[in-house]
Amino acid sequence: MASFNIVMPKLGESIQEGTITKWFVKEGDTVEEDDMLFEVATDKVDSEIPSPVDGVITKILYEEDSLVAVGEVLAVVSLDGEEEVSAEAEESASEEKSEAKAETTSESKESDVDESRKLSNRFYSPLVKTIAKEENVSLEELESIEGSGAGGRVQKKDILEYLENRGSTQPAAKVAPQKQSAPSAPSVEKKAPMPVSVGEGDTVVEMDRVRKLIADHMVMSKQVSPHVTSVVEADVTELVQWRNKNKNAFQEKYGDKITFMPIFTEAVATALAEFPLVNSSVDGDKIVMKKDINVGIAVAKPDGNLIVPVIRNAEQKNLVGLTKDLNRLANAARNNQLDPAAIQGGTFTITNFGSFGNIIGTPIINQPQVAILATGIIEKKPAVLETPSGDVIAIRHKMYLSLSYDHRIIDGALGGAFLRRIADILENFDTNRTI
Ligand code: CO6
Repeated sequence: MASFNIVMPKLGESIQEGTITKWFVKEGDTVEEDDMLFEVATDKVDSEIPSPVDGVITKILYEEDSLVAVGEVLAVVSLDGEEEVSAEAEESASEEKSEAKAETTSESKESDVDESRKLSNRFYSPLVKTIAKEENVSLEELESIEGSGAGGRVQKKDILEYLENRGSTQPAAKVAPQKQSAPSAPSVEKKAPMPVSVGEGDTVVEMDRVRKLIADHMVMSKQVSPHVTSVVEADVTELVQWRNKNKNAFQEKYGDKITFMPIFTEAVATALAEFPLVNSSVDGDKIVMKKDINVGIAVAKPDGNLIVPVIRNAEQKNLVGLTKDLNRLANAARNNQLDPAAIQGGTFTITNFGSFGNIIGTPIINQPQVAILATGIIEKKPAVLETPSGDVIAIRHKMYLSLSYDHRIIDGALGGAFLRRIADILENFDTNRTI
């Protein structure tokens, strides 16, 4: 019987493992090429993985929530269409093998939990162990948690439930400042959360994994770098008129719609080239000035989460290239189809809350970058214009630009000059530009 092994894909250069968060198929199912097989989550991004072949799923070797190394076989597809579902005994054997493998994969990361596990006969999945480690749950505590899984096994939901209750009754443990990036940060003690009372009629919603990552990242960024925010107003009448005049022709010629974002990105990339300190990261007592100008764009996803794909070498691209990159990345982000590499390596971020009508904001820096620009809505406003024949009031298109920056290395003068430069570039947009 010809068979095909489905392996854990490599979802990015630096990614060595992934957690299977959902299987869309079960043993015995017939699949066609491109049918979704499973969802995998890394600390960067979630992806749905399609079947590369037609066939019948004969074996699934890892259950949901398993952390699996890149290249490990996850499932077997019979290419002859022969259904060969494993017998129960074989199944449990393979399950044990899977667990053993999964444990090996996460061994180095979780050595202290593994160490303590020697004292216990109970099995804990790699995911449960990772959560326990991150939340400083001791073995004694783990042992005390009632498991709802087969044979009383502690599942993810059991430990999360336990932590939710524990959070309101126990003082918070000291934790490491952050799991990733900001290597230079001084250690910061996580503050005990305020106890939350849940009243009758209140609804408790568990954050999904991505939301938890975002939440941690936001707290970490605020702890690591003291942010300040400066705001300027820009008169973008010329560029609005240029876009209105050219957007249909642009779409016809290049097959892509041009919004204001590529123009903002172009202005940012030009200004970053002139202000290299804003395109840097802090590493202890050192400042790493980045050679590449890689502009991250905050994209709102339909599920309410936010992701920041990166337009690489933005200063080397014209408006057509920037438009194509933006649309491709935004669409992929909205459809959960971003390659994990697409969200790595950003050196500066733009968040366009003008899309939903906001005017000014104080965005949080996307670590380990040192600045982030928020673009407000472009609106028509009455403005005083100085003309050779005196001042006049005219209707102009105006917007606010807000820049949050890391005050450890960027002073108000530099941050303000950089921000004003972006506004000047936008205000002086060349309306004779051809597409
Ligand atoms: N002014 C006026 N009109 C705008 C603006 C602004 N700032 N931004 C977008 N638009 C228009 C845009 O030109 C489109 O109009 P038409 O071309 O005439 O059809 C329309 O609004 C829709 O634009 P769309 O959002 O689809 O595309 P755009 O390229 O402008 O933006 C995106 C792409 C991926 C940035 C955007 O879709 C998105 O996801 N934005 C939300 C980003 C976000 O949630 N950021 C976090 C905000 S929270 O930062 C934050 C400080 C704290 C509060």
